[in-house]
Amino acid sequence: MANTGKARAYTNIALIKYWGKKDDDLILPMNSSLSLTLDAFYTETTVHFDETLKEDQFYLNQTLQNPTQTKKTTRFLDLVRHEAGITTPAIIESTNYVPTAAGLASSASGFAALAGAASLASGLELDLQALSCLARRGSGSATRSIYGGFVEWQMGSNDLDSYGVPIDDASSWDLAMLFVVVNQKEKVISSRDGMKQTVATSPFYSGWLESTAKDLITIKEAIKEHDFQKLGETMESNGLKMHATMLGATPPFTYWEPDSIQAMQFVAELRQEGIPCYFTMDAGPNVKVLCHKSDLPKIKAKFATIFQETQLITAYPGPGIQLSKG
Ligand code: 2P0
Repeated sequence: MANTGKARAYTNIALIKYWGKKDDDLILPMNSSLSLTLDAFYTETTVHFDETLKEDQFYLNQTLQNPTQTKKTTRFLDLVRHEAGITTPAIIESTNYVPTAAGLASSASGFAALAGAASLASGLELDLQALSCLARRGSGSATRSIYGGFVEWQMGSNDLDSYGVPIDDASSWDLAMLFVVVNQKEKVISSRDGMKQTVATSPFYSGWLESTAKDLITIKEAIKEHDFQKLGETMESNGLKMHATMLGATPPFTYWEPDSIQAMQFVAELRQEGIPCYFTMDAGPNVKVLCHKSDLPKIKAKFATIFQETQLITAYPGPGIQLSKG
């Protein structure tokens, strides 16, 4: 057994959203989704199995986490230990690399990196498809962070056939994403609880599932055709439909804040000025703007007239997971 494994995984932003599970334990989604892996935010994780330890020790950003904070990581490592036929505790050191203090740490890069480092350290020899399945057990969106560029998470129907599939590495596009950081605070409703509440109570949910299946087909065409307008329009409308399902939930909820709405309206204004750009939002108030790389300086300068420079973060398409044995 190698004992030590290291991994770096980048976060991803869904253009076609994952919102709802059909199996909470296996994290099987209700719909397939599609994302773009980005270079700006990533997690580096080292896992070292050590017989002399009594229990797992989890350091996040150089700080030892308490037992409650370590629980999710231990539960995930238990899956790996079970698979590898070991019971050894581990030291886990994980660092989130996020430009400025944007508070944009992501479970996607976190669990993808943990899956990669832990599987290497335990001696499991997983191919990328199996690694994607494993990452999924930590967090749904981590399924997609195994690969770079555009990635589809094919929903599948069981533990073995629900994984990410690379669609296009996005290197032949001049794409960029501008993050408009509206609020760095911890979200009030976790995405896990939010999607559960939506699936259980929103009358709009069936409409969401139906139209998302169509959006996925359309966006894959757009990627193939390098049709930026079609890509952006499909992404924007899919994101809005996801947020609409939450307004229909009981009790209703939203991740939008006044500044989120201002940013979204500003994107529409920029389009009217002839600058092609489109927005999407996730389970939080921040707004992500997809544009051509060549338009980014202009768009950023325009946003800087209404938001602070520190609220604006630039990202470009990023690579897949990087693994190394210790
Ligand atoms: C996505 N989100 O496709 C969607 C869009 C948020 C909104 O995946 O419960 O942290 O760990 O599977 O992956 C965020 O949810 O949820 C997410 P779990 P996850 O990116």
